[in-house]
Amino acid sequence: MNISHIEHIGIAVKDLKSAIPYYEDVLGLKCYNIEEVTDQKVKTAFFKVGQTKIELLEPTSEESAVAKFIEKKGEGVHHIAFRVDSVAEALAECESKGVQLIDKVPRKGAEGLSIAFLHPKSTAGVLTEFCEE
Ligand code: CMX
Repeated sequence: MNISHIEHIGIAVKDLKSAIPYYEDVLGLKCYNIEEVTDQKVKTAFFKVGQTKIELLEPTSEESAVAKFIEKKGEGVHHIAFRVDSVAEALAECESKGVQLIDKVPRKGAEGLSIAFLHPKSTAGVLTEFCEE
Protein backbone atom coordinates (compact mmCIF):
# COMPACT_ATOMS: atom_id res chain seq x y z
CA MET A 1 0.00 0.00 0.00
CA ASN A 2 1.11 3.54 -0.47
CA ILE A 3 0.54 5.68 2.66
CA SER A 4 1.20 9.35 1.85
CA HIS A 5 0.48 10.90 5.25
CA ILE A 6 -1.70 10.84 8.35
CA GLU A 7 -5.02 12.07 6.97
CA HIS A 8 -6.54 12.68 10.40
CA ILE A 9 -6.50 11.81 14.06
CA GLY A 10 -9.94 11.02 15.46
CA ILE A 11 -10.67 12.23 18.98
CA ALA A 12 -13.75 11.13 20.90
CA VAL A 13 -15.52 13.91 22.80
CA LYS A 14 -18.77 14.02 24.73
CA ASP A 15 -19.89 17.15 22.91
CA LEU A 16 -18.39 19.31 20.20
CA LYS A 17 -19.52 22.59 21.74
CA SER A 18 -17.42 22.02 24.88
CA ALA A 19 -14.37 20.71 23.01
CA ILE A 20 -14.11 23.16 20.08
CA PRO A 21 -13.08 26.22 22.18
CA TYR A 22 -9.89 24.44 23.31
CA TYR A 23 -8.81 23.89 19.70
CA GLU A 24 -9.84 27.38 18.56
CA ASP A 25 -9.13 29.65 21.53
CA VAL A 26 -6.10 27.88 23.02
CA LEU A 27 -4.43 26.16 20.05
CA GLY A 28 -5.51 28.82 17.55
CA LEU A 29 -6.87 26.33 14.99
CA LYS A 30 -10.00 27.00 12.96
CA CYS A 31 -12.94 24.64 12.81
CA TYR A 32 -13.66 24.66 9.06
CA ASN A 33 -16.32 21.95 8.85
CA ILE A 34 -18.97 20.35 11.04
CA GLU A 35 -20.65 17.34 9.53
CA GLU A 36 -22.88 14.52 10.70
CA VAL A 37 -21.97 11.03 9.47
CA THR A 38 -25.24 9.18 10.03
CA ASP A 39 -23.74 5.85 8.97
CA GLN A 40 -21.21 6.09 11.82
CA LYS A 41 -23.63 7.76 14.29
CA VAL A 42 -21.29 10.69 14.92
CA LYS A 43 -21.12 14.43 14.46
CA THR A 44 -17.64 15.55 13.41
CA ALA A 45 -15.70 18.82 13.60
CA PHE A 46 -12.54 19.32 11.54
CA PHE A 47 -9.38 21.39 12.02
CA LYS A 48 -6.36 21.47 9.70
CA VAL A 49 -2.84 21.07 11.06
CA GLY A 50 -0.60 21.13 7.99
CA GLN A 51 -1.57 18.17 5.79
CA THR A 52 -3.23 16.42 8.71
CA LYS A 53 -6.64 17.05 10.25
CA ILE A 54 -7.96 16.71 13.75
CA GLU A 55 -11.42 15.14 13.67
CA LEU A 56 -13.48 15.57 16.81
CA LEU A 57 -16.17 12.90 17.14
CA GLU A 58 -19.35 13.41 19.15
CA PRO A 59 -21.65 10.36 19.35
CA THR A 60 -25.21 10.97 18.12
CA SER A 61 -26.57 7.73 19.56
CA GLU A 62 -25.88 5.50 22.55
CA GLU A 63 -25.19 2.67 20.08
CA SER A 64 -22.43 4.62 18.39
CA ALA A 65 -18.94 3.06 18.51
CA VAL A 66 -17.76 6.41 19.87
CA ALA A 67 -20.35 6.42 22.69
CA LYS A 68 -19.18 2.93 23.68
CA PHE A 69 -15.55 4.07 23.58
CA ILE A 70 -16.21 7.11 25.82
CA GLU A 71 -18.19 5.01 28.27
CA LYS A 72 -15.30 2.52 28.55
CA LYS A 73 -12.20 4.72 28.25
CA GLY A 74 -13.38 8.32 28.53
CA GLU A 75 -12.72 11.10 26.05
CA GLY A 76 -9.47 10.98 24.08
CA VAL A 77 -7.66 9.72 20.99
CA HIS A 78 -9.97 7.25 19.25
CA HIS A 79 -8.29 6.37 15.94
CA ILE A 80 -5.59 7.23 13.44
CA ALA A 81 -6.35 7.52 9.72
CA PHE A 82 -3.82 7.01 6.94
CA ARG A 83 -4.26 8.44 3.46
CA VAL A 84 -3.76 5.75 0.81
CA ASP A 85 -4.10 5.62 -2.98
CA SER A 86 -6.59 2.75 -2.79
CA VAL A 87 -8.51 1.64 0.31
CA ALA A 88 -9.54 -1.60 -1.43
CA GLU A 89 -5.91 -2.47 -2.17
CA ALA A 90 -4.80 -1.57 1.37
CA LEU A 91 -7.54 -3.82 2.80
CA ALA A 92 -6.57 -6.71 0.52
CA GLU A 93 -2.92 -6.38 1.56
CA CYS A 94 -3.83 -6.27 5.28
CA GLU A 95 -6.12 -9.28 4.97
CA SER A 96 -3.41 -11.25 3.16
CA LYS A 97 -1.07 -10.46 6.05
CA GLY A 98 -3.54 -11.71 8.65
CA VAL A 99 -4.85 -8.37 9.93
CA GLN A 100 -8.48 -8.44 11.11
CA LEU A 101 -10.66 -6.08 9.07
CA ILE A 102 -13.69 -4.27 10.44
CA ASP A 103 -14.76 -3.22 6.94
CA LYS A 104 -14.26 -5.73 4.13
CA VAL A 105 -15.11 -3.11 1.53
CA PRO A 106 -14.66 0.68 1.61
CA ARG A 107 -17.59 2.80 2.75
CA LYS A 108 -18.43 6.48 2.69
CA GLY A 109 -16.97 8.62 5.50
CA ALA A 110 -16.91 12.32 6.37
CA GLU A 111 -15.78 14.85 3.76
CA GLY A 112 -16.73 12.54 0.90
CA LEU A 113 -13.82 10.19 1.56
CA SER A 114 -13.87 6.47 1.00
CA ILE A 115 -12.91 4.81 4.31
CA ALA A 116 -12.37 1.47 6.04
CA PHE A 117 -11.26 0.38 9.52
CA LEU A 118 -8.89 -2.30 10.83
CA HIS A 119 -9.61 -3.93 14.18
CA PRO A 120 -7.51 -2.57 17.08
CA LYS A 121 -6.88 -6.13 18.30
CA SER A 122 -4.78 -6.67 15.12
CA THR A 123 -3.00 -3.31 15.10
CA ALA A 124 -1.20 -3.10 18.43
CA GLY A 125 -4.23 -1.52 20.11
CA VAL A 126 -4.80 1.42 17.75
CA LEU A 127 -8.06 1.59 15.82
CA THR A 128 -6.72 2.23 12.29
CA GLU A 129 -8.54 3.76 9.33
CA PHE A 130 -7.61 4.05 5.66
CA CYS A 131 -8.92 7.00 3.63
CA GLU A 132 -8.99 7.62 -0.10
CA GLU A 133 -10.17 10.75 -1.85
N1 CMX B 1 -9.18 2.04 20.06
C1 CMX B 1 -8.56 0.98 20.64
N2 CMX B 1 -9.25 -0.07 21.15
C2 CMX B 1 -10.59 -0.05 21.04
C3 CMX B 1 -11.27 1.02 20.44
C4 CMX B 1 -10.51 2.10 19.94
N3 CMX B 1 -11.10 3.15 19.36
N4 CMX B 1 -12.61 0.78 20.49
C5 CMX B 1 -12.74 -0.42 21.11
N5 CMX B 1 -11.54 -0.90 21.44
C6 CMX B 1 -11.24 -2.17 22.13
C7 CMX B 1 -12.01 -2.22 23.45
O1 CMX B 1 -11.28 -1.61 24.48
C8 CMX B 1 -12.16 -3.70 23.65
O2 CMX B 1 -10.97 -4.24 24.18
P1 CMX B 1 -11.03 -5.36 25.36
O3 CMX B 1 -11.70 -6.54 24.71
O4 CMX B 1 -9.58 -5.59 25.67
O5 CMX B 1 -11.83 -4.74 26.45
C9 CMX B 1 -12.33 -4.26 22.24
O6 CMX B 1 -11.77 -3.24 21.36
C10 CMX B 1 -13.78 -4.47 21.89
O7 CMX B 1 -14.45 -3.26 22.17
P2 CMX B 1 -15.99 -3.13 22.51
O8 CMX B 1 -16.16 -1.94 23.39
O9 CMX B 1 -16.58 -4.44 22.94
O10 CMX B 1 -16.59 -2.67 21.13
P3 CMX B 1 -16.95 -3.50 19.86
O11 CMX B 1 -16.17 -4.77 19.74
O12 CMX B 1 -18.42 -3.58 19.77
O13 CMX B 1 -16.41 -2.47 18.76
C11 CMX B 1 -14.82 -1.73 17.22
C12 CMX B 1 -15.09 -2.11 18.66
C13 CMX B 1 -13.40 -1.18 17.12
C14 CMX B 1 -15.00 -2.98 16.33
C15 CMX B 1 -15.89 -0.65 16.81
O14 CMX B 1 -15.71 0.47 17.64
C16 CMX B 1 -15.80 -0.24 15.36
O15 CMX B 1 -16.34 -0.90 14.48
N6 CMX B 1 -15.12 0.89 15.06
C17 CMX B 1 -14.97 1.37 13.70
C18 CMX B 1 -16.00 2.41 13.35
C19 CMX B 1 -15.86 3.65 14.21
O16 CMX B 1 -15.13 3.69 15.20
N7 CMX B 1 -16.61 4.71 13.82
C20 CMX B 1 -16.57 5.98 14.49
C21 CMX B 1 -15.70 6.99 13.78
C22 CMX B 1 -16.24 7.30 12.43
C23 CMX B 1 -15.56 8.42 11.67
O17 CMX B 1 -14.35 8.68 11.83
O18 CMX B 1 -16.28 9.03 10.86
